[in-house]
Amino acid sequence: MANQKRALITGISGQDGSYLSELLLEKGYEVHGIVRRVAIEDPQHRLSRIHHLLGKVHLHAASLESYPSLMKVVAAVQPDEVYHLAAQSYVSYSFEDEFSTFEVNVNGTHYLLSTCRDLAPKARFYFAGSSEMFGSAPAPQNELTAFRPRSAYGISKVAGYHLTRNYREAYHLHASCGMLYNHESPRRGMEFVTRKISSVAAQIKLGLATEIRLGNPEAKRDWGHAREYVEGMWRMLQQDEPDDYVIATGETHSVREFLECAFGLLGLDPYKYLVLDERFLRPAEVDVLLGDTTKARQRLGWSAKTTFTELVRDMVSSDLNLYSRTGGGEISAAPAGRVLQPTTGK
Ligand code: G4F
Repeated sequence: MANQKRALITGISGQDGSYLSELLLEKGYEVHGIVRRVAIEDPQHRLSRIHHLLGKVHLHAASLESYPSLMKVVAAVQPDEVYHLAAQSYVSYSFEDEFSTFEVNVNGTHYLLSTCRDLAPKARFYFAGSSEMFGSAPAPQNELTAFRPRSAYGISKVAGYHLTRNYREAYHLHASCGMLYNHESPRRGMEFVTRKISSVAAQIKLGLATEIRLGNPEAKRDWGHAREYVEGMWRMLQQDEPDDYVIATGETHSVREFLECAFGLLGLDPYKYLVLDERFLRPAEVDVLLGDTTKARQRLGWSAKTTFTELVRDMVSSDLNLYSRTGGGEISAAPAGRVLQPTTGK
């Protein structure tokens, strides 16, 4: 196709990368994605979220730690739009290893921006910022709220945000930052609290688990559906001018509420199974995240549609199906009480 747009996605194999690929393919884009070499060699396990898209998207082996590998891909693809989603995205793990978090999230973002400036200066660039940048800032937070990050992860995303802005101002890149609040789905990794709850609730219902271990149940998050949030990313890159946007639902709920809703949908009393486990507490917690999406609504015409209960229902029913089919045998779910290793991409 003569005018077909070409998009390059880092983190294409993650939750957001998979939904974004679907959206861009629907819109007629040629979709390219960066994955690690090991993923190409083991697609069954490492590319499960984009299995259905293999053959439709073009995959390239590269890593955010390797500047030359990124240069090779950007030079070959010559993208019109770059969506930089890959990251060490697990907040808890960033307390265990600040160094690899900064290496991937700060240097990796810097390498990619520098590569785009030198090899694809007309490409529009999206940086996956995060509500973790706001940390302990009072709620609700918007684009003008001062950042008060509470983890190495949050700090790394603040650095990525400033890098993105600086490339916009200094080198005139069309570079935008989405400050996305927590966004979940049945494709969410097991290490995040929502999927941990939906998957363990389903397992308890089916007699495959007997307890759920959680850290702080009082933390409040603004949880939306990931499928809708990738539309916000795309809309940012369709604007004449690059800018920064909060993407959220404008509602906040505690982990406890998520737990009660998920178990309630299955007719279970969560308090018969809940074990509070201090191994899941963080050295510094972000207590309340709540986004003010006025700017995204007015400028992008974007707003969240899926309600909290609909989101929980989608995740719980998907996990119930999954565990009913497999009996848990083929699923590498988070065993209660074990801290999982990090993944890249959400
Ligand atoms: O699900 P979480 O691990 O997500 P968190 O830390 O809010 O980060 C996610 O959202 C960010 C956007 O705000 C992204 F940037 C980031 O990459 C990631 O996608 O934890 C949510 C809350 C926390 O307050 C945590 O302390 O749940 C609390 N929690 C309580 N028990 C737990 C647990 N979190 C996890 N992962 N596991 C628990 O057992």
